[in-house]
Amino acid sequence: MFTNSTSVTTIEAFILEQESRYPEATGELSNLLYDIALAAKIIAAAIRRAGLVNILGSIGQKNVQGEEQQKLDVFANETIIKAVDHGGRLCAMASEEVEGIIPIPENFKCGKYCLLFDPLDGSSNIDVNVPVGTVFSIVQKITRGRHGEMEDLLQPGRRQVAAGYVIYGSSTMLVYTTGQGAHGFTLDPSIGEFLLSHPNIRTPDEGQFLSVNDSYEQYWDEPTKKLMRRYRGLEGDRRHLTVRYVGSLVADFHRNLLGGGVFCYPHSRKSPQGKLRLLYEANPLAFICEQAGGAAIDGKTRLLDVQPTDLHQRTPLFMGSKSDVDLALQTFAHHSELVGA
Ligand code: FDP
Repeated sequence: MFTNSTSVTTIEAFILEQESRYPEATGELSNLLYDIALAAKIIAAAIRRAGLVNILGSIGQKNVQGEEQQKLDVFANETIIKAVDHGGRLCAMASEEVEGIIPIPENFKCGKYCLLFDPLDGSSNIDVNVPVGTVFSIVQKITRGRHGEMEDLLQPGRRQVAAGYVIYGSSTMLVYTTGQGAHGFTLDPSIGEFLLSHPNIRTPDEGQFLSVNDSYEQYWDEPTKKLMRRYRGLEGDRRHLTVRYVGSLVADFHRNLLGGGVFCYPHSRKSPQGKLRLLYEANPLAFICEQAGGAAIDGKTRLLDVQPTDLHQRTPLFMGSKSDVDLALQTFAHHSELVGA
């Protein structure tokens, strides 16, 4: 129904249409998603100006209007918090930028959802004009009190009720799921609206791309090295994958989601638990990946089944096209000595 040359669907209309399929829906989740989309537009506008920083004043200096320039990741963090904290939909938040729980201020109503997010992933790439992203995950509160507690935030990924990411690239795109497929929206900057551009994204069963930082090969265990040889067609009888690694998670994930491929950030002697964060990087992307027909594991276990124990815990990650992730599962199944497992 949504895309043909004569119809344009805004993200608001799409969210509303999805909500109408559930008569019991209160609209709270929809409103929360709008608020996140608004924050994404504000962050996108700031990122577009980032290249002008040398002209307009660098971080920590005053800009031409006499305002203090903020670091973009701090700005993104505050923008998201301000966009969502007062709507009465959330009871707690967690961010990559903040050590503990971010509470809802006392003067605002608390709701039934918790938001976990990475406000600006790959922010070191901004200086060199490489795409960066925002990643978010929403779970429902399980404790009884008014405010959300750590237990509410530490839920396995399969309990996510919604998740998404925004990629600030040559265009800004927001991709999200509420468990009814993964849908992508492109920001039309001339009207300031996210328009449905990629309904019901399906990732190919067999990928084209391998995304891994192989400068860490010296720290990998034998099964990981074997897996990479298999992906490259140096061992076994599979066709080889082509290597693409931006080093900006959302950019690597987004390319592989659309084109097919596997993103790997393995455990290693250097990073026994991998590098990426389970709750606000790996889980939301894993939810989207599964909704698009792909898979995500930590080496041995479906990622969405991992029980978190810490807000900022890291996880090894193998995520993308199903047959490529299956190969990782098979390769590691025969080895009990995974570093970090
Ligand atoms: P960054 O350190 O630049 O913020 O989550 C952090 C992240 O980037 C991901 O975006 C990226 O996929 C990964 O780290 C890159 O890590 P390596 O440099 O170790 O490959």
